Amino acid sequence: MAKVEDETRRSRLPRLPRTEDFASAIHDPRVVARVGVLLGSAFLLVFLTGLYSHVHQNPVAWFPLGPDPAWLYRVTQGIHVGAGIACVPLLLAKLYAAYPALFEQPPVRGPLHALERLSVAVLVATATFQLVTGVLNTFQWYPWSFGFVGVHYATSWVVIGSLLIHVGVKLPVIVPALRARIKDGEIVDPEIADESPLPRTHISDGDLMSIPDGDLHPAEDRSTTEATATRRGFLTAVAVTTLGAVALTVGQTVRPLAPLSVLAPRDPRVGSQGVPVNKTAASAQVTSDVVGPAWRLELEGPDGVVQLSRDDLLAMDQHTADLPIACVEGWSAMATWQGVRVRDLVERAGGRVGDGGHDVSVASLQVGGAYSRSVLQASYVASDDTLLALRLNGQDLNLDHGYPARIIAPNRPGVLQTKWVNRLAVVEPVIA
Ligand SMILES: Nc1nc2c(c(=O)[nH]1)N[C@H]1C(S)=C(S)[C@@H](COP(=O)(O)O)O[C@H]1N2
Ligand SMILES: [Mo]
Repeated sequence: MAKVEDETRRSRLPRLPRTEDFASAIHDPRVVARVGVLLGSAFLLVFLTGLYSHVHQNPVAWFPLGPDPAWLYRVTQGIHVGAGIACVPLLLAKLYAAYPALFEQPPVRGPLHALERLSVAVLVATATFQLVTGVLNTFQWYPWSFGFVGVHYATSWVVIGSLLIHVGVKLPVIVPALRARIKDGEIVDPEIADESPLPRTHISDGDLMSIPDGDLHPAEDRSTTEATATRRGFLTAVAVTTLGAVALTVGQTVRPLAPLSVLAPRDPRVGSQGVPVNKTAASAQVTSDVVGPAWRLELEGPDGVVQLSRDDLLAMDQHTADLPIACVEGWSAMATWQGVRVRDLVERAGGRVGDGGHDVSVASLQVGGAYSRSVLQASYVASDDTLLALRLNGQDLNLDHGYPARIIAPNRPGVLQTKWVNRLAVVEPVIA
C-alpha cells in the first residue's frame, strides 16, 4: 500500500480511473443488461411506431394503409411519444450503470474493438439527439435550423443500426447476465480478480465466469446482501421513475390520466370547441376576410370544375362521425364532426369510388406551410366517415379549427387533417 501511495505522489498527473475503480454494486452486468432490455424494447417500439407514421406521410405501395381501425394512428402515436418519454430515464440509468466501461484499459485492443467502441459512441450520441429533439418537438420548440421531421427520421435508422450492432456484439455478456439472478454474489471478471489484492466473492454460475474481459466489472467487495439491495433499489427506482414519467405524460392521449398529465405540453380537454388547436389561423396567416361569404370550394374531377359555397355544401347530405384528431406530437382528442362525405363529392365530380377508385388531392387556402396540402388515398375516400367537415361538436367550425371546411378521416395523422380547405381535386391514384 505504502509503495502505491509513494508512486501516486511522485507522478504529477492524476491517474485516470479504471473500470474496476468504480465500486458501486450498480455497475454490474446484470443491472446493465436488465436496464438495456427495457431501453432497447422502448427504442424498438418508438422506431416501429415512428415508421408507421412515416409511411402515412410518405405512402408506399407495399404497405397499404386504410381507415380501419379508426383509432390505430392515435394509439401508435400515443405509444411513440409515451415510449419515447420512457427512454429518457432509461437511457440515463443505462449510461450511469455502464459508464465505468468508458475507462477500460487498454482503451483499444484492436480494430474490431475500436469499431465496437465507436458504434457505442454513435449509439449514445444519436439516441440522445433523438430524445432531446423529439421532446422539444412535442413542445413545438425548434432551437435549430434543420427540418425536424427529415432529420428525426434519418437519425432513427442510425440509432436502430448501432443498437443492433451493440446488442450483437454484447450478446455473450447479455445472455448470462440476464440469466443470473440479481441476488447472487458479485459477478467477477476472472482477470481482474487475479490482479486485485482484494478478496472477492465468486459465484458458482459458470456462465458468468466466461464474461469477456473489458466488459463491466464487479463492485468492490462488500456484503452480498448490501450489494443486492443496492442493485434492487436501483432497478426499482428506474422502474418507478420511468412509469412515473409516462403516467405524467400520456394523459395527453389517455383521457382518464389527463388530470395527471403535468409533463405533457397539451391538455386534450382544453381548447376551443372542446379540441386543442395545433396551428392557429393567425399563425397560418388565415384571416377572416379570406373565409368570408366569397369563399368557394373548388371541386375538380373528370366532369370538370365546380365552385361550391358553404351553403351549397350544407345543402348536400350531412353525415356525422366521432373521430379523434391524433397529432404526431402525441396528443389526441375525440370529437364529433359533421359535414359532407368526401366520397359524395368525388361522385359529384364524376370520379370513381371504391376498389381502383380515385385519390383526392386536398389544398388549403393557407399559403405555404408544410401541412397546407395532403392526399386522401382511395381507401380513405371510400370510407363513410371521411368528411369534409363543416361543424365540430355541434357548432360551426371556428376559424382555428379550419372554418369554412376541413378534412377529417379515420386513422389519419393530425398533420394530414387539412384545415381551411379550398380545393379538392379528384386524381388518379398517387401510388398504384
Ligand atoms: N392547413 C393546415 N391544416 C392543418 C395544419 C396546418 O398547419 N395547416 N396542422 C395540422 C396538425 S399538425 C394537426 S395536429 C391538426 C390539428 O387540428 P386542430 O387544430 O383542429 O386540433 O390540424 C392539421 N391541419
Ligand atoms: Mo399535429
